[in-house]
Amino acid sequence: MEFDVFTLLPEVFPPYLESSILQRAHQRGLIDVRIHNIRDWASDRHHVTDDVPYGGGGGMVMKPEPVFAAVESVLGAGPEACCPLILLTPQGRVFNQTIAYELSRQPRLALLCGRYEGIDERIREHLVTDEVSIGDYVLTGGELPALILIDAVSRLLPGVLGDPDGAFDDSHASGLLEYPHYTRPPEFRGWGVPEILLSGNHAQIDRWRREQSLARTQKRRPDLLEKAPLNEKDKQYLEKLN
Ligand code: 6GU
Repeated sequence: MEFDVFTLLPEVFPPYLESSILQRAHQRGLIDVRIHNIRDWASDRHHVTDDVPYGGGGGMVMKPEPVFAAVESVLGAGPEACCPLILLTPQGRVFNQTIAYELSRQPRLALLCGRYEGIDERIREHLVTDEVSIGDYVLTGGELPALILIDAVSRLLPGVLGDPDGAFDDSHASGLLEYPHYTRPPEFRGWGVPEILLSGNHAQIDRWRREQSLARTQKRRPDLLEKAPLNEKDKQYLEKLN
């Protein structure tokens, strides 16, 4: 999958992209993330990319010309022709695992990172095709959200995670939180591991894990239970908990 990222802070991307799983995914040819510095497309002598807002008020606004020039030179004129162009902004639809799956079906995605207090509305109206937020809090820019989106989408691509089951058991993949994990030693500082996990009975282990997921989700994120696909056995177990 190909990503084109448009940003005023290109230097923040490589350290994360060149670590661990995403680096391996790149080496295997599964993802290619290209970072484009919007400032390179500012045509004036000082490469200015922001300006004061019309109507006054505080803060600076990202100018339209360098952003349109950058995006059109990399994607071609008219983003529909190429791929979605997603603006990372706290005003976007809130990112979640369903959106990550949806985006992972695209062969190519372009991401525009907002900076300053805002971006000229004409960028939103005439260039961007989608707007995504990563939650209800405010960051200084869209760079961390872009990395989060790239990470969440990339790990869903076939071959990116080593495990063939990949992302199947993840928290949120089933609409529930994940069950608790244990590894060796069987006793640590006097704290044991649930007997069932040492039993080798896989049907019982699967049932235990499912129940742990259900109980945990009910306790911590009851909002998720309302939308999660539950079977009769799940519902009976939850009844019993109440
Ligand atoms: Cl996508 N951008 C910024 N600046 N702040 C955010 C955000 C995005 N998502 C949550 N907060």
